[in-house]
Amino acid sequence: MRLDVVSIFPDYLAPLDLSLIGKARRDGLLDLTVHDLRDFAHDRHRTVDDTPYGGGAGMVMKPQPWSEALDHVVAQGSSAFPGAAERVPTLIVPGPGGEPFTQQIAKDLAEEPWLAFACGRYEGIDERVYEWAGERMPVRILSLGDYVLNGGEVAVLAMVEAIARLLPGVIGNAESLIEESHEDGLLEYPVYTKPAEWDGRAVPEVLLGGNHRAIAEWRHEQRVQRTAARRPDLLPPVAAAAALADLEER
Ligand code: 6GU
Repeated sequence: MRLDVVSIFPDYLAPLDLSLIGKARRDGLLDLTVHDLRDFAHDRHRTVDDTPYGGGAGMVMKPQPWSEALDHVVAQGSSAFPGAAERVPTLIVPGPGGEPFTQQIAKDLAEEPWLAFACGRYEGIDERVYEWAGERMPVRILSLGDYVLNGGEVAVLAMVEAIARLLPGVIGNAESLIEESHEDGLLEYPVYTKPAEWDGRAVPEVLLGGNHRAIAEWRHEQRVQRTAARRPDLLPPVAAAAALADLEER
């Protein structure tokens, strides 16, 4: 998979050299390039922002550096896909005003050969950039959740990690991808390791015996209760109410 990230803070993306993502890059599974938006601003101060028309707080990212940066990403990337000069990436613009980024979206994006991420800062990017980009490539505006970050960079770290770990070969143990929160709509069950007693706290008895059927049932029950307690929105209303009543009974 090819990934391009455009940001005014390329150093913010340095963690993409580390751990499993860094290894995937060195192994050739991920071809990731970070671009400095200021390289596409041509005045002496390499200006990328200006005051908003209509007034209001803060600054807005100018359209021209963005169009040049994205033209560069497309031109440079197209040559990496031999025989497909007309290829374009799917452009992802992280922002608190976007569609919620979910495991299903991560899976869909993991199927794509080429993604580009545009990291906004300040009060956002001039709206005409979205129109301009939308005439050239698919554009998705995605949010991590209902809170505000200073810019898209941290969101890109999260999204790239969520997407890249789904690519074949990035995670050694592919089974660990199956038993995971958000894979089947329930949160994960609690886990324990040795010692069997620590700080006066015992590991649940059922896990110490070899009754695999009983263990599976216990884990499922734990998942339902956890989901009801922490994320009732993930359960059908009747199931959530029943699991919570069950919890209160104990
Ligand atoms: Cl994707 N970007 C920014 N700037 N803030 C956010 C976000 C994204 N998701 C939640 N807050």
